[in-house]
Amino acid sequence: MSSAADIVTETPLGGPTLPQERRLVTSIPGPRSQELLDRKADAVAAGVGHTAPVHAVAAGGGVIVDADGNSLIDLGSGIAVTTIGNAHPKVVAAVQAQVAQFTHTCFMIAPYDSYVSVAEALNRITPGDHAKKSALFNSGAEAVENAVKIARKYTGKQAVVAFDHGYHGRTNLTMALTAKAMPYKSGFGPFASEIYRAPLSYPYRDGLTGPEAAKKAISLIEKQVGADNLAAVIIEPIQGEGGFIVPADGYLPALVDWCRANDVVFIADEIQTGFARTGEMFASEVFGIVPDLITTAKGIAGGLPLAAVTGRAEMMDASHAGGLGGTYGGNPVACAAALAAIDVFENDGMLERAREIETVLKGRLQQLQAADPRVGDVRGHGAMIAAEFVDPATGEPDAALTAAVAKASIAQGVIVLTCGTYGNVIRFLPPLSITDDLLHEGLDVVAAALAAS
Ligand code: PLZ
Repeated sequence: MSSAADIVTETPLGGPTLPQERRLVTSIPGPRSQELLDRKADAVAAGVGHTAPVHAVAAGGGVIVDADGNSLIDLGSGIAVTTIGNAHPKVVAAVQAQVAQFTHTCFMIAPYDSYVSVAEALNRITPGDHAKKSALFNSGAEAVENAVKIARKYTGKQAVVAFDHGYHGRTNLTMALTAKAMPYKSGFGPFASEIYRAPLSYPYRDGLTGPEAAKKAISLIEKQVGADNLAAVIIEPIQGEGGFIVPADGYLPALVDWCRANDVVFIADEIQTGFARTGEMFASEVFGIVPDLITTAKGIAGGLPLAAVTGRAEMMDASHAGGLGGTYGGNPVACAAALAAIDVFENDGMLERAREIETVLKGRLQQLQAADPRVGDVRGHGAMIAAEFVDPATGEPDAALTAAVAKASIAQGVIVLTCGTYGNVIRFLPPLSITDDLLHEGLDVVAAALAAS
């Protein structure tokens, strides 16, 4: 058995030189992982959960290596963050150079180049050729909070519409925007006011066309909120935590058109869908829409914490100086990482790789669906694909089956994540650096877990 120390020495630059294999040398969790889990239980707040009971010591390509020497296939990318691969060499080099130069000045005290360069890059690569500006923050939730601030200041209106199954974060305003009570909201109220919820397009469950679903949402918004009161509509172009729900064709364009006609800011929350994940740089492009504001985070910086709001210059400039910011927003180390990551997204074939992964994932999952009626739906774009599990007799969501399949897969060395309002979706978010062989092996393990459940 190789020790953790061996593994780390083998990989001075981080992940990509790790052996790309599933290797189980103990049960999961092994003794060293168990030791850490015991310490976690004693030292870390109980509200902070974990999916895989492993003590990670290295990660890269398509694997996460634990302290016992197990190598697990990573089909989650730390929730769509390490899209270009963990510890990507270009990110590692950029971070090392920046961290030796300076770690922080506070951009609001003494500005620096990398923040401005990230803003320029985001203004260039986000959808639409209108004049754009950006502001940088630390987390997805913080970006969403700021997008709402900007929309309110620009329109002089207060109400915000979010959607069924939506997820936007865990801070107070973003909890209000998030749909699901457990585990995100229960007991944590009261929530921010002037937040309203509209019906989503969920083709597998609502049976509506995109225009029909949009009409339903717009009618509710007009009757229950009123365009005169409405600052913004915020929506994930493909919902993430809510179940990888892909709206029917025509739904998003109809919402955008209505917003334009009614002086309402359309905010696309691309925190999970952004940066090549869907086979386009941004999921808005999958649906041919141009958002007014777009929130990004996760994949933006190859694993370092960074988030952004990018949008129409006149909206982004609506705030008085000093109205937007934060001590750490656009930290120079995170910005250096983002510039390296964006270079990889643009120049190293990431969109093509995401589309190849879509072909493999959809092909395999559709085979499973054809053979097993418990797989009710297979959907998604690029390397953001999901299977929804149901009771074939009733079509009702089967959360117990979903949890059992995910748990058994992890025990066999394949990290998969679940999601969905009803907890009955397994989502596949592999790093684009995964090999086809590992991807197939991961799917073999999931298929075996399903057969045995
Ligand atoms: N908007 C669309 O997906 C984060 C959250 C996991 P933060 N999703 C993963 C969890 O259980 O906390 C997310 C998202 C969308 C906003 C966010 C929030 O991003 O960086 O976690 O604040």
